Amino acid sequence: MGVLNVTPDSFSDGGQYNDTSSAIHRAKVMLRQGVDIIDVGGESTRPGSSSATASEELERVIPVIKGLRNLTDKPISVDTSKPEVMEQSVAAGASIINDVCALSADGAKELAASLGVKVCLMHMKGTPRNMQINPTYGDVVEDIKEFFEDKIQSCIDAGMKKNNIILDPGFGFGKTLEHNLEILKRLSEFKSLKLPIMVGISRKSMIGSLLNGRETDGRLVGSVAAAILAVQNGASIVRVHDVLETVDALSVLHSVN
Ligand code: 8Y4
Repeated sequence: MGVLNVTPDSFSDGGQYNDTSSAIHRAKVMLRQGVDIIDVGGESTRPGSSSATASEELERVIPVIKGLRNLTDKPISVDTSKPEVMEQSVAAGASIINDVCALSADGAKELAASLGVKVCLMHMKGTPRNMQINPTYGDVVEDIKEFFEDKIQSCIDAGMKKNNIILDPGFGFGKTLEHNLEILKRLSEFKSLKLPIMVGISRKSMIGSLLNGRETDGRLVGSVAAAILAVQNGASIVRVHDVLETVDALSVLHSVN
């Protein structure tokens, strides 16, 4: 899955792709590089960030989703937590909802059920504003598994099909470096839930920390290494900024497996 940020404060691309045509251009590059899914996001979900309004998000993502739909048959996912944005994005051609709040907004589960699309349920402890303030767990993997079990049940109760659910442990969302490493090491334990596992590690501070505080532009090799580890440990989808490099690395991995 390739990250397509359509936010004016985009952290990793310096706001270079914050209009529709540059976002489409960026998507064309990712398609040439072998991306399987394009994740379109109009709200910054980084620690401490403020949120966009629904109309701001719609203004950013809808033209991009419509443009992509005319360009490719590859699945388009929308990175949002707002039901209004989910609904209009699916109408515009998105077939996956990637919600870092795991459909916790009012009516989101019922809406996703009625839309009949796939949903990525991501674990987050706390909110984007407070999640990195001293997060604690009993056993981080067991706690996240319990969160998934509860969420899966409430989604099924709201009318969703179990096989439309994708699970994501949410690297960096209310986790210390030690928690993130433990999750990566034990990722295969989530396979017992019998649903596809997705991860987003690309360029995150976890990689920076492991590389002595390296800035985002120097995290490529570390991010690709983490992607390989995640897939080897059971991930079916990796959300990445660097498509060509990740596809190459995973091609080598898959040649051996
Ligand atoms: C540098 C680059 C530093 C990126 C931080 C970041 C995930 C996600 C995000 C994830 C799923 C991010 C929307 C945070 N992370 N969706 N979204 N899983 N499913 N930070 O891990 O990329 S945004």
